[in-house]
Amino acid sequence: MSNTDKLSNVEHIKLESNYLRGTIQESLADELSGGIADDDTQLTKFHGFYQQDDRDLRSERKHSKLEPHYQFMVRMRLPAGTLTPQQWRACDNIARDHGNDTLRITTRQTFQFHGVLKHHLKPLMQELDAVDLDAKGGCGDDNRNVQTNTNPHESALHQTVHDWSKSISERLLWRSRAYDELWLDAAPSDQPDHEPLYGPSYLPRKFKVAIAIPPENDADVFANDIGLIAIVDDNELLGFNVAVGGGMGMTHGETATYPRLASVIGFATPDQILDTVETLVTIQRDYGDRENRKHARFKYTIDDHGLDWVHQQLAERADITLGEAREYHFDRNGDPLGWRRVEDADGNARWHVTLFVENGRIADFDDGRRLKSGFRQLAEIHDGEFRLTCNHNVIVANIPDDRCADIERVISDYGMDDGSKLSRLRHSAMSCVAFPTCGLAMAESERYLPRLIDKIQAVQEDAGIGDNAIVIRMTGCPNGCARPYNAEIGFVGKAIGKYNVYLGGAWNGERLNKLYRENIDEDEILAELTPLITRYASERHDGESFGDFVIRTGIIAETHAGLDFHAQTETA
Ligand code: SRM
Ligand code: SF4
Repeated sequence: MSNTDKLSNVEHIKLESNYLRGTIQESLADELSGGIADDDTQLTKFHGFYQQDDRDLRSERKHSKLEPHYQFMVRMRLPAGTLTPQQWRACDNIARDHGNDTLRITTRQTFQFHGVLKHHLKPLMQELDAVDLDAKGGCGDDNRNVQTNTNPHESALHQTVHDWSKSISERLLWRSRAYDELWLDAAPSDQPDHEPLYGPSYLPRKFKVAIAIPPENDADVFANDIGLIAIVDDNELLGFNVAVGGGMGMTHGETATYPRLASVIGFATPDQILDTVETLVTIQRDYGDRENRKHARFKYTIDDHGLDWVHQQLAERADITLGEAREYHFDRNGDPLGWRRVEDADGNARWHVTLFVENGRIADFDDGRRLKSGFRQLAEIHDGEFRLTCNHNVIVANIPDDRCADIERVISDYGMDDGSKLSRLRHSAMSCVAFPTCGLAMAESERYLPRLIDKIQAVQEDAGIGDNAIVIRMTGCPNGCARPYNAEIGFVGKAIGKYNVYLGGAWNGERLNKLYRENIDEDEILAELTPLITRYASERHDGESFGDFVIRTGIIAETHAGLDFHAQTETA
């Protein structure tokens, strides 16, 4: 535990914030600036938003001696990523009226609104509240959006697991009244505020929980601080294997930082699960590093103390003894696109269609893909629900037989892709946001990956495997927002136009990749990948994925433990 003198600056800001109020009210009222006070920028994350500036305009504005073009990104809390059509329409309106008229699905299954100006923040929050949505804990040193498997074809079980993700999200939600007071005009209370779980300084760092139902790992459970793997027998949920200490973020050149896949430590029954999750959070609350934010994630606490210590803590704090982990098997971490028919217990047919949204950006594009209008239209005529996936896609779920033709017509009229239009390579790729909004981006990602995929697809076609899918993920910096370190090919930005290339992640998210080439541009990327893909096309075993191939043939060393991620190994 930390000595107060050495606490990081953010710890002091939290402690002195009166439970996340700080001077946010004053910052909002300040008409001289489009931004908010520096300390408040740390606190507003807990309320779901980040101060950003348009990086495309940064130097021009500086040159004109103007303050940066401040704007905000608001991230909703949406456990399990499910929206009603009414909620979709509200989000669509919010993006139009308060943001940049796009919706951005995130890799954690929720929406972000970009380009929100300061005076739009409060109306935005109120419009979310009007449809039972919020942004509480969207960001900040607290629990983030709880992700889960979105596959609706096992719907009874899916519903149960969905309910668990909501319960976990509720249990780990911060309780200060600051959100209601600042955004929803709740009257301040005479009673002092408090945080029963988190205390006045919340967690040392962000915290993430995900649930997956094998054989699908679309929630990428191992990239989370806590990953829960549903153990099912005859469609009945027996409980969850519990995995701890996953996380992707690292810093270039600092080997003390590394991505880590969560370690499975045991099995919890349904009646143990909430207490187990909460107790794990308290362990991190009390032992996470509050001096060095680069060493503050649960993964480092765990590597510093060991897994036996975690078991000991669970027993001491809450008398929890986990059972032996049960067997499970994951097939993939991507989304199967297209239509599926499911019969419910009464024999009624329902349909679900998964639509591809390239890098999660829902907009009306010049090339004929009118996704924003198309989804809006779907939200007008559909009375089931929408499920955002952890891979940036959308499932239009629970469509009765007699509505399929109408939905299909919208998909076609608005140039949407149900998996039948674009290549499998593109469908399996994912990028983070990066420029122009992300303040940490070192290279392009969302705006660039589609063009790189065109070129890699051409290489695949030349090699005679145009129909092949490889999990490719790109981020504009090493923070890992599109989970690049368990992709088969990961591109991680180093500088404008330059990327590190990582190879060897598993198709199902269960293995880390490893650095293959450093700081290379597009020509060099293609020069490196072309012979590898050509060789893969001719030498791969039946059904062998690219990630498995590069390991089997010794091109890259197999890596599972985060502590081995930076280990240098001789490769071909
Ligand atoms: Fe992330 C920070 C976007 C998922 C690891 N992430 C950021 C910020 C807020 C930049 C900042 O701090 O100023 C980015 C805002 C960009 C923008 O303009 O919108 C950002 N992260 C995203 C999203 C939108 C990427 C996307 O393409 O969808 C994802 C939002 C998820 C959500 O709904 O909550 C997103 N971020 C992730 C993930 C993936 C995941 O959670 O499954 C990771 C890796 C897993 C993990 O947490 O380790 C991730 N983001 C980070 C980190 C590195 C954390 C670390 O431990 O080092 C940062 C930087 C930080 O926290 O200091 C970061
Ligand atoms: Fe920004 Fe880096 Fe996250 Fe991409 S990976 S959104 S560049 S913080």
